[in-house]
Amino acid sequence: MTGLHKLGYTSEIELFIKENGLDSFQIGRIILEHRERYIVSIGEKEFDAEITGNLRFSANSRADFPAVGDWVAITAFDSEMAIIHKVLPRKSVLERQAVGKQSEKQIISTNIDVAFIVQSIDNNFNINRLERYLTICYSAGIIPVLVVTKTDLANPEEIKKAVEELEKREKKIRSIFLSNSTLEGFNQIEQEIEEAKTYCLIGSSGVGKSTLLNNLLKKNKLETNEISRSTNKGKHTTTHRELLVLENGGIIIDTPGMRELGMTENVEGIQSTFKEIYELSLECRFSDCTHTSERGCAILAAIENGIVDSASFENFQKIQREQQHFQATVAEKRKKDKEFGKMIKSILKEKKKNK
Ligand SMILES: Nc1nc2c(ncn2[C@@H]2O[C@H](COP(=O)(O)OP(=O)(O)O)[C@@H](O)[C@H]2O)c(=O)[nH]1
Ligand SMILES: [Mg+2]
Ligand SMILES: [Zn+2]
Repeated sequence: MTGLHKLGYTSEIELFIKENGLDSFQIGRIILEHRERYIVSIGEKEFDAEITGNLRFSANSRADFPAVGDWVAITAFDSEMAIIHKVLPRKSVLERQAVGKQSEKQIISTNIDVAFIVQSIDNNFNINRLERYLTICYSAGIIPVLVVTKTDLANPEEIKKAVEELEKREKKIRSIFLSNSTLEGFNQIEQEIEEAKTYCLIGSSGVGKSTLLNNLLKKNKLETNEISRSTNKGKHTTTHRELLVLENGGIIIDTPGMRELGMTENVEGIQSTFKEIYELSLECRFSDCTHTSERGCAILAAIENGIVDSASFENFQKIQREQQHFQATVAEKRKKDKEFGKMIKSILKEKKKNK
């Protein structure tokens, strides 16, 4: 395999380059991003890179900027520095609502095949949170796999309870329970990872993502902080996102811990995550059923009969409200921008008339 193929280079990207006359550029993959500075790998070597002014001006939003995982067309201007001319089409985009910005999206990483949703059994295992991660994965067309870490800190009872909860909430996803300390269960994740596919580790800070990656790399490349056992509080450990190639050929991206995971326009993701609830909602007697007290509500009946878990339904509604709020905010912003554009136009017209 050539250097680029080791980074996950596919025939689709190759075709795009040919069809769009980008042959004169070098192609690389973003492996690190820090304040609009990028490290681009071309396989054999890495460049410090910045984007062209053109790319900056044509960007409509943050989402048009390169992100970790992106394939980019670059030109090197010496042995270490390069300019990014173009971000190539993305196969998948893992994104959330930008923290503190109601109508903006923030890309977590791109061109991911499988996301490992990491939760630690001692204090982070939570199905509501899992459903949130599932929603953004399904929206992006990324396969989710749950990884529950720190099993060495839990007793068998606690692990059994977690498995039962997963079953009760009908989460039909693969789940791996493991310990980064004793390496119990670790071979399951090693077996999961295939050559030339891209994986990412997502989850709260302190759950063991970087430690897991260290174990996968079998060398201590990333920094992890010692956790204080008395408080159980993980310190923020990763400030950079990184894309790395494992010995078995798998490509893996570590992301910084996420405190909030705000919804964007994840309609399809919600429908997949809460498939049962969504399908039931189509059977309610009234098409505008709010599933609160209506007669003939299929969801209320299913909860009553113990077919649907009420906690899952509440989470479904919460996530759906957030998604609707995001869309309404985006629509509102567009309307304002449009009105502003009209106003400017009419002022210019007026000026012309008065000349
Ligand atoms: N006991 C135990 N500690 C772990 C395990 N995995 C990670 N840790 C510890 O949890 C802390 C946070 O881990 P880290 O990998 O930095 O978490 P990240 O923020 O998700 O990247 C570190 O002190 C790790 O040593 C595990 O499976 N068992
Ligand atoms: Mg980390
Ligand atoms: Zn209903």
